[in-house]
Amino acid sequence: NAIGVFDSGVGGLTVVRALMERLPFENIIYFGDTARVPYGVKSVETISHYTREIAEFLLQKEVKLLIIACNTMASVASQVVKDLSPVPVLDVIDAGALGAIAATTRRQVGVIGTPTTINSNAYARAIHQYEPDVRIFSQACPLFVPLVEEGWLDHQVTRLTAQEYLKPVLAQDVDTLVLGCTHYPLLKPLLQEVAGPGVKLVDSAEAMAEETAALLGELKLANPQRGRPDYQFYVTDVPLRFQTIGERFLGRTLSNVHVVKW
Ligand code: DGN
Repeated sequence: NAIGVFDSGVGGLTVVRALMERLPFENIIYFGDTARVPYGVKSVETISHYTREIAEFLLQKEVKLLIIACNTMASVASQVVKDLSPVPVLDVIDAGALGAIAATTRRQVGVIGTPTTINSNAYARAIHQYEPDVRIFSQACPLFVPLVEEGWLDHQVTRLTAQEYLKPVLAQDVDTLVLGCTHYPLLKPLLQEVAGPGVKLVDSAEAMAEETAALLGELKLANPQRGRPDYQFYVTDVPLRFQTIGERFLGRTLSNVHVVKW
């Protein structure tokens, strides 16, 4: 059986990429709701409703594990998925929170994400659930998503934007910075440069791949076959530049794309 991964659009492909690298024998089914993205501006009721539909779609494909790869869905609707799923559910926020706790040395953690993710305070809640005395400084970075989709990964505009966004967080002397959005792993080199060598970046996609590997081992759910895995991608629309942007996130050719009409 495959691992089911879902996101509001193409961003979750950074999580798929990390899973492919960390777990090269696992089959993966990805669902990206490209027709209804962005979720970040929608109500909790609507996001919960969409999240339920996607989870049910993937469960029909008999996935062995569900991964909520979207920070926005994870921040407001992860309980919805946990309540309906007969298989284990992991989400990027929990993974990122655990990654931050493992990385921090002085318990001063910065979190960046979309406005919905930051406003939901989900990272702070997740981190404090494990370590109540970690100090958290968060910053919404709404311009990063379009800059990444534009492909400006090493561009002066992006560098200036990052300097501006990170200024207040860096002024708090954080030792760790959580990249709390599916798009941000692509900005890692630039963000590391802006944050400086003293700040550890936690890539929630990599943290998720680690957590998934640990869970598959623990539950003895790893694919016993050592062959070439099967990857299938379901989307609700094929928007302009989908292939180019998708491949940038995935880091390889994107094939087996199916369009689901709801
Ligand atoms: N996938 C979303 C996230 O991780 O927050 C970013 C894309 C969006 O919905 N704006």
